[in-house]
Amino acid sequence: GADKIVGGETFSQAIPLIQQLNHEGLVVTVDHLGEFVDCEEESRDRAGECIRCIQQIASNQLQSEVSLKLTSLGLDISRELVMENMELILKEAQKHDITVTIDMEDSSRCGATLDIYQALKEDYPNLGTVVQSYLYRSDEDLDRLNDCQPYLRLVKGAYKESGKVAFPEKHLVDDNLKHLIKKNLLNGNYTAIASHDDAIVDYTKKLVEEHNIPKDRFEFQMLYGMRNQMQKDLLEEGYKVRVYLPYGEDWYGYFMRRLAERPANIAFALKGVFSK
Ligand code: FMN
Repeated sequence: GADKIVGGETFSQAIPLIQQLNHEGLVVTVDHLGEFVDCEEESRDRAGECIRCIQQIASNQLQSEVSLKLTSLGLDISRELVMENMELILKEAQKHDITVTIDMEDSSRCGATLDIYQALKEDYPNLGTVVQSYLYRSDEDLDRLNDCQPYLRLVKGAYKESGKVAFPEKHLVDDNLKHLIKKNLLNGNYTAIASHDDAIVDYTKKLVEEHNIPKDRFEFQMLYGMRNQMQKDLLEEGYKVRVYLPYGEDWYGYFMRRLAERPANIAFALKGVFSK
């Protein structure tokens, strides 16, 4: 059932799994599912949940970061609210030296998300965000973000976007992801390469070798349960690999988004659900 696709309904339920993944050499980022919160009280509840999650990561000495979505913390309500919620979360994270990454949502929220990222990054260095290679704007975003020495997760992008803002052709999205990976690494910024695509992983391996970029300057990220053999191989080759582990009751939206992405994804995801 649903509990296999995600880490569990509550963070406590996900702890043994995270311990097991850490034991295998994988580091983790957990994401409490749920987005598009449209009431203030609910956004404050979400922030409280994030804070408890950070406290449990610390008290259980888990090797895990936290990923979150600004829409679940009030982005669509007011900037003040989302800043207030984020500052509470980031203060707790800073106390325990835990990194928080702001997931990137659809293109209509990209500008606001990056503005908030830059504003918070000054006071909270352990803060990352995501840049999506399907957006035309991303190359310039990388230039603009470079001043704050960003911790960036680079991805292709998961939302349905129009040709006005995003490359319609897959090969252009792939080429742009390679371009962004190279640019961010050569800018000297820590980079998470989040892709299950062999071509992207191979490109990164060649690039870092060619430019002598040490293995502690980047990491590979994949969804929990996908490309398990590739994860193992990368670990054996000495690379850092982080798995993205969703938990929470709102797994349905998560599942449907994966389904919308590409058939191969769902094939992997289904394997993770049914064949273990
Ligand atoms: N897509 C987004 O639009 N925003 C995100 O914040 C985001 N985070 C991701 C984190 C991880 C660890 C992974 C593996 C993917 C993430 N994605 C995100 C999804 C990618 O954009 C992409 O849709 C998916 O990985 C399929 O492409 P692939 O063949 O390169 O793996």
